[in-house]
Amino acid sequence: MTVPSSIVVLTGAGVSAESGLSTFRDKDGIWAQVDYREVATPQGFARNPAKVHDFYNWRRRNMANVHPNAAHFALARLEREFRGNFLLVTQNIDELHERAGSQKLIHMHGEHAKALCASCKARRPWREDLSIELACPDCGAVGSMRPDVVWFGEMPYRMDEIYVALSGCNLFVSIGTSGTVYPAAGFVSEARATGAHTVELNLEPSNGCSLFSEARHGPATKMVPEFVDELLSATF
Ligand code: BV8
Repeated sequence: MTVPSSIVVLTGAGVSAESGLSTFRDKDGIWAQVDYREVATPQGFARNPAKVHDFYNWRRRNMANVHPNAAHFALARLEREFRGNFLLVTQNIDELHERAGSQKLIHMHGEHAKALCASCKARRPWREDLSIELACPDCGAVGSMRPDVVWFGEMPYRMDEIYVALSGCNLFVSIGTSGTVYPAAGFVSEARATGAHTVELNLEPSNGCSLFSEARHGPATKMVPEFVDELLSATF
C-alpha cells in the first residue's frame, strides 16, 4: 500500500459490537427482534409513533451502559496523528466515536443524542425519552418530535461532503459493516473509481468484500488498532 495522503473511514454497527451494542443483521441482531418497516421507516412512524419511540428510547437508554472500545480509540488516534486529510463517516447513531475523541466525524444516519421536529424541522441535543405527548420546544407542535435518525427511504445526511471526500481519497477503509445498506454500501465503488486503495476490516466477509483491494477479518478491537499502527508507522 503506498503511503496515503487522504483517508476516508466508514464504520457500521460492528465497530460498536464489542462495546456491547447489538448489530442489525447478525443472527441475534436488532432486525431479528423487530421489523425494520415498523420502527425505521417514515411510514412506520406515521402508523405507530409510540412503537418507534419505545424502540429508540430503549436503544438511547442503553447508551448509558456502554463505552468506547479499542477500535474507537484507534480511529481517534489515527485522526490525531495522521498528517494528511482524514474523515470518519459512521452509519452508527451511537456516540462512541465522539467519546473516544473523534472529531472529523459525520453521522450519515443521524444520532441518538439529537431530536428532530417533523413539523418545523428544528433539531436539538436530546438525551431523554421521546414521546407523542411532547411539544416541540421550537414551534409548539405536539406529537411531532422524532429521533434525529435517517430511516429507510430518507436521504442520509451530508452526502455532498462525503462524496467530495471519497473523490479525493487514496485510502478507503470500511470497518464493521455488512455492506447491505445504500448509499453507504456503494462508497467502496466510489473510492475505487478514483483509484483509492480500499480495505475491509470486518468480523467476516461483507456483502461487498470482493470489491475491496484488501480484506482482513477478525474482531474490530484487534484488527483496527493493528491496522492503525501499521498505517502510522508507514506514514512517518
Ligand atoms: C436512501 C436508522 C435516497 C438508524 C438505518 C441504492 C441506492 C440508494 C438507496 C438504496 C439503494 N438500494 C436500496 C436502497 C434503499 C435503502 C437500502 O439500502 N435498503 C437495503 C436494505 C437494500 N437505503 C435507504 O433507504 C437509505 N436512504 O437511499 O435515500 C438516496 C439515494 C441515493 C443517494 C442518497 C440517498 C437510508 C438508509 C438508512 C437506513 N437507516 N437505521 C438506526 O436506527 O440506527 S439502517 C441500519 O443499517 C443502520 O443505520 C446501520 O448502521 C445500517 C447498516 O448496517 P451495519 O452497520 O452494516 O450493521 P449490520 O448489522 O448490517 O452489519 C454489522 C457488520 O459488523 C457485520 O458484517 C458483522 O460481521 C460485523 N461485525 C460484528 N461484530 C463485529 C463485526 N466486525 C468487527 N468486529 C466485530 N466485533
